[in-house]
Amino acid sequence: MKFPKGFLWGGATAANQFEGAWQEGGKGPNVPDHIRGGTLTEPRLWDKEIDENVYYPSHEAVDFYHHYKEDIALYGEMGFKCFRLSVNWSRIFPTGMEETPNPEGLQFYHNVFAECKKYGIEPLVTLSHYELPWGLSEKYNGWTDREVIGHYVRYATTLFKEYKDEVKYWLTFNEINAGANTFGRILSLGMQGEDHKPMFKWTETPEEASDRYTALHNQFVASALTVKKGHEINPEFKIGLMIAGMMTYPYSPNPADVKKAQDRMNMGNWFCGDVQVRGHYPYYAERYFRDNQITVRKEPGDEEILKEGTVDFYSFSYYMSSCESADPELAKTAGNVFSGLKNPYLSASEWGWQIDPEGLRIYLNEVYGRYEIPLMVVENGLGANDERGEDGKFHDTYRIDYLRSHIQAMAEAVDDGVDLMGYTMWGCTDLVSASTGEMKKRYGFVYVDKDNDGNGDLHRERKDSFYWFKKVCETNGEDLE
Ligand code: BGP
Repeated sequence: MKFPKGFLWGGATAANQFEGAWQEGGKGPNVPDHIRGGTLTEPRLWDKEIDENVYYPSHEAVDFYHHYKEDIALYGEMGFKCFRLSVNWSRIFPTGMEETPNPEGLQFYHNVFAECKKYGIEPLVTLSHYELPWGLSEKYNGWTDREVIGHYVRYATTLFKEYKDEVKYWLTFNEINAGANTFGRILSLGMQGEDHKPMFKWTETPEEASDRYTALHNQFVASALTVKKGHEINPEFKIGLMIAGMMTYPYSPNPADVKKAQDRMNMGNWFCGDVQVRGHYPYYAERYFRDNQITVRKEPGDEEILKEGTVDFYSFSYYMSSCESADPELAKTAGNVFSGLKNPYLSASEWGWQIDPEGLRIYLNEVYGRYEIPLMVVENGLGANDERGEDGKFHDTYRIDYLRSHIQAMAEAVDDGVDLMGYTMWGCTDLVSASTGEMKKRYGFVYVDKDNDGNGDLHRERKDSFYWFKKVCETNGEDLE
C-alpha cells in the first residue's frame, strides 16, 4: 500500500447540507432552502414560497456555522490533510445580483480557513455545490439565461481575490454532470418548474431538454471563464472540475447491452469532463442532440472560451455502479432505486446504492487513460442508519469495511500508475442527505444529534470509524486494519 507523499486525506461537505444559519450573517435564500425533506420512498418536494409551517432541512442543517471550530478541531484530531467545503454563494451575494459582496459572509470563511490553518489542513473549496441564490433562480429560471454567467464569474473572482493566500484548491461546480441528467434540473441548474413537485421527477419535451442543455452550456462557459480568471489572479491555483462518477456496466455481453452502457457513459458521465478537460464538445454529443431534437443555444466566442479555460485536475464522487440493458422489460424489473439496473454480483446499501470498490479502480483507470491529468476522489462513503450499541457508542464497522475496500481499490489504481492527489470522504460529520433530505442517512466519522424532523441538540460524538480514519491519515494509508 503506497500512496504518494503529500496525499490529501480528508473529508467533504457542502454548505447547504451542513452550514444552516440560513438567515444569519446577511445570507439570502438559495434553491435548497426551498426544498422539503423526504425519505427513500417519499420524494423531496420543491416549494416556490417558503411555508413557515414546513420543516426545510437546509435551514439549520447541522449548524456548522456555529460549530465550525469544534468540527475542524475534530478533523485536526483525525489528522486530516484536506477539508472540502463549499462556499454558500447566497452568503456572499444574497440575491446573486449585488455588485458588492456581503462582508459578514466573507469574514465567516476567513474564520473557517484560519481554523483549518491551525491544524495544517488544506481547504478545497467548491464554488457552487447545488446552491444557486434564489434570486437568480427566480429571475432567470436558473442557468437557462446567460446573464447568470456574469453573476457567477463576479462571485468566483471575488472569492479568488479575497482568499488568494488562504485557498489553493478550487472546484467550479459540484457534480456538473447532474445537469446532463434530468435529476439536475432544480438542484444543479436552479431551473424552476411546477410548484410542489418532486425534486427528481422529470419528463421533458425537446424544448425543455434544450433549455436544460443550454443551462449546462452556460455552466461550461462560466467554469471556463472562471478557470482563466483564477490563473490570472494566482498562477498557483489548482482549479478542477467535479463529476458524479457514474460507472455503468453492460448488463450482459450482448453487444446491444454494451452499446446501451456506452451511450449512458458518454452522455451521463463523460460529456462534461470531455468539455472541461479537452476544451470542446465531444463528437458523440452532436448525434445525441440530433436524435433528441435538442438545440443548445451557444454564442459566437464560446468555443474560444471553452478552449482557454480547461481545468487543472479531474475530481469526482464515487459511491456505486450500475448496469444498462437494451431490454426494456429488464429495465423495469431490475431497476435500482437511484439509477440504472441492479448488478447480481453486488450487494447494496440500505438506500439501494450498489457497493462496488473494484468499480472505483476501473473508473480511476478509465478516467486517467482518457485525460492523463491528476485525479482526486472528493466524495465516497456509505449512507447508513447508525444505531447506538449496548455501550451507547457507535460501532460503525460496516462503514469501516466500505471505506477500507475503496481505499484498497485506490491503492491498486495508484499501483496501476494513476496520478491520484487525494481522497475526501463524503459527509465526514453527519449532515443532511442531498437526495432524500434525511438526517437518518448518515455518512460521518462524527455523529450529530439530530433526527429527520429536526429534533436533537446537535452535539457531536466520535464513531469507531473516527479512530480508524485517524490511523489511515497518520500512516498515509498504510494501516487500514
Ligand atoms: C452527491 C452530492 C452530495 C452528497 C452525496 C451523497 O451526489 O454531491 O451533495 O449528498 O451525493 O448523496 P446523498 O446525500 O443523497 O446520500
